[in-house]
Amino acid sequence: MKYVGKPTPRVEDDVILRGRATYVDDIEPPGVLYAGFVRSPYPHARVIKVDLTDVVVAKGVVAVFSSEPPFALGGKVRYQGEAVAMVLARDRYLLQDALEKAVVEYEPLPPVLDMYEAMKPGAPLVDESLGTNVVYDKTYEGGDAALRGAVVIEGRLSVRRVIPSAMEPRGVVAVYDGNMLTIWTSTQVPFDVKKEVASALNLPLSSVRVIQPYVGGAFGSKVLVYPEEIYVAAAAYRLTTAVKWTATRSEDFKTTTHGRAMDLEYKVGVSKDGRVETIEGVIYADAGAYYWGEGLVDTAARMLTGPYDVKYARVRAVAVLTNKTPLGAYRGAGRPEATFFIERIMDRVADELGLDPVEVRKKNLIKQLPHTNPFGITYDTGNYIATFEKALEKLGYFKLKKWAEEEWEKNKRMIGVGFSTYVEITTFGHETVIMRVERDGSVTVYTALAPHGQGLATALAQIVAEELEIPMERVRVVWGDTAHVPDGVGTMGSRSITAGGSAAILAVRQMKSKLAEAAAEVLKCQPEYKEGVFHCGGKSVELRDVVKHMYKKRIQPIVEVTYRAEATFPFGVHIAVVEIDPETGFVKPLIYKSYDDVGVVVNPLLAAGQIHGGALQGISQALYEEAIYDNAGNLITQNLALYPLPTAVEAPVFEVHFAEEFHPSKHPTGTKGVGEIAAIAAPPAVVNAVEDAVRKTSRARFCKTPITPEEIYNAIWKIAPPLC
Ligand code: MCN
Repeated sequence: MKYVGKPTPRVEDDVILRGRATYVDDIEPPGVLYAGFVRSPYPHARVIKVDLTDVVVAKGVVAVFSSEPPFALGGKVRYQGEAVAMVLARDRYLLQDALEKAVVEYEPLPPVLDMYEAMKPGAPLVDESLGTNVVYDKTYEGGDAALRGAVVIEGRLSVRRVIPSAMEPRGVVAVYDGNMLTIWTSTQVPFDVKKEVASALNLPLSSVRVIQPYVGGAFGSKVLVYPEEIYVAAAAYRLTTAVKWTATRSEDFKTTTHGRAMDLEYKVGVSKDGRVETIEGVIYADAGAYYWGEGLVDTAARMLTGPYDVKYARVRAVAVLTNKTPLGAYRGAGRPEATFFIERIMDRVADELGLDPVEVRKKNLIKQLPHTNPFGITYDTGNYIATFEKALEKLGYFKLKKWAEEEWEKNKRMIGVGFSTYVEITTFGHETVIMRVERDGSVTVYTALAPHGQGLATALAQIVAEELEIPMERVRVVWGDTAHVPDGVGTMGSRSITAGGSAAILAVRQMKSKLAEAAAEVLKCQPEYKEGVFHCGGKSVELRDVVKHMYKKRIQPIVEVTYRAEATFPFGVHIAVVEIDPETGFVKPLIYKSYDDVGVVVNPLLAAGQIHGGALQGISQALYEEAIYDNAGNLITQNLALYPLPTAVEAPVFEVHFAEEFHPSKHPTGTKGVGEIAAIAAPPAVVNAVEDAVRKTSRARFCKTPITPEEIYNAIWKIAPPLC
């Protein structure tokens, strides 16, 4: 392999690092109008009247839009920050002044902010038309119900609400020139935006073009089509002009979907030697004001048994509306919750039965793959036991444990070592690639994927260069424009390299046979292909000459391939080492190590980058981040001064390994997704490490993320050690 498997730096880096990348906010069409939104300060209120009289006449204002008459008829706002009117102005600063002139009369209603309160009879209803706040309730059951463990352990676990916090807030620019509606948006799903806008404005799909420029991160939070994308497009269309909106940080924190916010109530049946035979439970998701995060709670439920051979499981998946920002996908989207739950359960089982957590894992890990879990999900390839054992050895788990013990005995340093193991479900849906060989033999690859930091243009170019045996510099990947490719899903669910890369491999193969036919005509014999040259009968012809021949014959050197990708299942082990300051309860992450079987690794440098970023997000979920609302429904953590995102200072030393004896997926790439694994594996590893450190003085068990310094302090000093 010349390119695949090599740690190639990103082709995107030079553009990004030198500030030449175009983001939505860099786009300034001539005469653009700036859009701003009048947003509700209340989490729950009836909108009595939206008075924009003073706004209309304010300096610089060109147009106003509001939802009256529906609001006048009793419309409601359901979370703080929900839009009630849109204002367009010629200048950003005048826009802010004008927005302040809006007079909205609200009748505040009691908000419901806690999902358990929301489920009680008589609770305020977020959406009266539903007659309940329980917006989703489904039970999954499977396996052999006759099996019961000798020991029953019950408990409750919680993964609190977090804010995805992409560096670039959401933004959208729309231009309608009387013929074509063109939209630039910070999204993961350009094709969905195109479909939704076309349908909302009753336009033919062919009249709407969506361009995804460079996107400064998304982490799942830009996977939906948001109201602002429709509003801005609609305004541009109505006025035949250019309109632009960029969220402020606080606006973004309040209106971009939040993540996690799930609890599990569980009961497990375990044999005396630590085999988890049965799992029963209910997962509750705090869905926020609108049920946008469909499928999240189902994924958490259906992956709850993790990489373990649990014989029977019954899980109820419940989503509850509250007056908070809607819940949506955040890196892992259901799998981090499932993994946190099952890993904490495994540690609890070990703790209750006085067993080694490593032994409990070995006893319960699935022994043979493929394996169908109780809910019918079939894990494809892997050897969990072998990979688990190899991982502990390679990562030096037992050595780290010993070192932590010595540091405590010699120096009274409170160092904890924790691990987690996981199986993840990645990849789904179809993806299309259009490939063209240019007249000089270089290649342009158009993909419907929508990368936003992963380095896909590099990884795809590696795959195409490898398969077509040409230098990587001669492959250009073009993404993020609905005008280039008919349809596609976008970038999410760690699917891009597997779905898009496989489409690209198949496209190269088709292209090769097309080229070979033309080369046979030129050479007058059946040629062999090697490194950009066709050979036979002692003669040869280069790619570019074959292409020239094709053009002469009016044959297009273009292929289009749509590949439908089934799910693949990475497996791995992650280790976290932390140090606690007993005086403050503050945790310093020291080391983070990972060992993952993700099938073929296309670019170890980029894949490691994915682990670094995901792990830091997972560490942060475990130790720092929580979206906090006050009792009145105000988002307290509404900017980066109040919401503690981790920085390089909090980052531990990373050591990333990919399994040498990996198990390829069944896709042409042989890959499994990498993008989310560390965000999935890190929280239980970190909580396990904190618990390990605290155990030097007290028997505490932590059951939620984040664990605060106060909780840790109270545990260490036996003031209130949590035992869940
Ligand atoms: N890769 C590899 N070998 C594999 C798999 C992946 O070398 N076997 C590398 C490739 O370079 C590829 C990258 O890892 O470009 C990620 O590939 P993949 O796992 O297919 O994930 P996606 O490209 O579909 O990215 C989505 C994933 C998700 S779901 C979230 S959330 C997330 C993430 O990627 N959000 C991110 N990583 C992010 N990284 C950045 N910088 N910003 C975000 O918002």
